[in-house]
Amino acid sequence: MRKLLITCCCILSTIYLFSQEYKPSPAIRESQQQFLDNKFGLFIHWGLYSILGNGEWVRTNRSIPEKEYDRLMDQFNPYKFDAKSWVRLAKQTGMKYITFVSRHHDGFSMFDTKYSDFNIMNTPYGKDVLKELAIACKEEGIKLHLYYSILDWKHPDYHFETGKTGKGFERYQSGNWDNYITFMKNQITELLTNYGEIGAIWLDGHWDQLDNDYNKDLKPKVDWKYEEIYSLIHKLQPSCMVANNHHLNPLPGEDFQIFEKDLPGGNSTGFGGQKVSRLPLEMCETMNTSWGYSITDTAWKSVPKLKKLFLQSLANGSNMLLNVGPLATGEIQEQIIERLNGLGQWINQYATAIYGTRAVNYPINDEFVLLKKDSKVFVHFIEPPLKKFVLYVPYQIKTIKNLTNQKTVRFDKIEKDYYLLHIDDQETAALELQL
Ligand code: FHN
Repeated sequence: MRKLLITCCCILSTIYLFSQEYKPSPAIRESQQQFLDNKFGLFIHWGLYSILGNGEWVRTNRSIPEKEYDRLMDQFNPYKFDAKSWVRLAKQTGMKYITFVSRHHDGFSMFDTKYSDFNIMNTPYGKDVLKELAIACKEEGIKLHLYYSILDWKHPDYHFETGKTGKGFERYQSGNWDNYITFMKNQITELLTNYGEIGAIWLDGHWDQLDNDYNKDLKPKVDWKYEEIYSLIHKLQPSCMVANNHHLNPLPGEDFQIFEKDLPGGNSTGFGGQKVSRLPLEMCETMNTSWGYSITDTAWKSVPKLKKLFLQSLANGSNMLLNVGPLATGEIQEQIIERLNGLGQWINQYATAIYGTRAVNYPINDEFVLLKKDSKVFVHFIEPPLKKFVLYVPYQIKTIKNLTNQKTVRFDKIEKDYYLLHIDDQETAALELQL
C-alpha cells in the first residue's frame, strides 16, 4: 500500500511539473531562441580563490579562517587582466556568450557594490572588472550572463546553521534571513542596473540547504524567496533569463535548465538525475577538472574530447558552457588557449552547420551526431567516417555535400531511410544533407 502511495505521488508530481504551464513573456521567448541558436558560451570562475591556485572551494576545503581569507583581498591585483583579450578569445573560439562569476560561495563580489565591503574595489586593483568585461562584451557583440552564488560562506545573515558547507571555520550565530534575501536582491539589482544588458542570471548554491543531491523531492531548509527574486530579475530586465543550478527539476519562473558536468539526463557526478525539461538546456563543463584555477590540475581534456562533448551536448538539445579559471594575475594558461584555438578553428569552419541548428530525435552515439536547420540536416563526425558509410536517417535526401572539401557526395539508397555514402576524403568532418 505504502509503495502504491509513493508511486502515485511520484506520478502526480511528474504530471504537475509538466502540466504547470510555463508562459514566458515574448521578450524571454526571444532570448531563449537566441540562446538556442548561440550554442556555445565561456564560463569564467575567477576571484580571490584564484590566488591560492587550489580551486574556488579552497576556503571550505582548507577551513581557512575568515581573517586569513580576508587578507587575500589585499593581494588581489590582476595587473595582466585585459577584458578585451578575454572577450576576443571567446569570440575567436566561436562562443557567443560569457557567463562570469560575479560572486562565488566565498562571498567576494567581483563588482562594485554598495552592499558589501568585501568587493573588488577594495583590492589593490581597485577597478570594477565586471564593468570592463561588460564594455568589452558590448563592443564585441558577445552576450553577458552573470553567475551569482546564493550560498555565502561569509555573510553574517546567511543561514549557515542548516547549510551543508562552510563548517570548518567560525561563523556568527543566527543571522537574519530576511536581511540576507534583501542583500541578494540589492546586489542583483546592481548587477541588472549598472552593467547594461544582461542575458541571464545564473544562480548557484541552493543545494547547500538540502541534505543530499540525489533526492530530487527534498525541500530546502530555508525559503529562498525565488518568486520575489525571479520576478525582480524579469522586472529589471524583461529579456534577462533566469537559471538556477539547483540540480533539480526546473522551478516555476526559470527560463533554461542547467546540467553540470553531465549531458542532460546523465548522472556521473551525483548532481544529475533531474528530469530533462522542455526548457532550453545548458550543460557546463570544465577543461581540466577544476572550475577555479588549480595549480596542480593537469587533467586537461583534449580538443577531440571537447569537440565530442560539444557535439553530443548539441545532439541532446543543449548548449555547452565551457569553463576557464584564469590566474589571479588575469592571465589564462596556455593549455587553455591552445584548446580554445583548436576548437575555434573547427567551429568557425563548420559554423553554418552548428549555429541556429536544432537537435533531432536520433540515438546518441560515439561516431556522429545529426543537427537540423530548415531543410538541411548536418552530419558531424566524432570519428572519421569509413569510405563506404551506411547512414540511417528518417529523411528523404536529395543531395549531399561534403562540408570539408565542398564536393558532392555520391550515395545510393539501400532501402527506406538507409543510404550508402561514398566518402572520398577520410578527413571529412561534416556533411550537409539537403532534404
Ligand atoms: O559549487 C559550485 C562549483 O564551485 C561551481 O561553481 C559549479 C559550476 O557549475 N557549481 C557548483 C556546484 O554545483
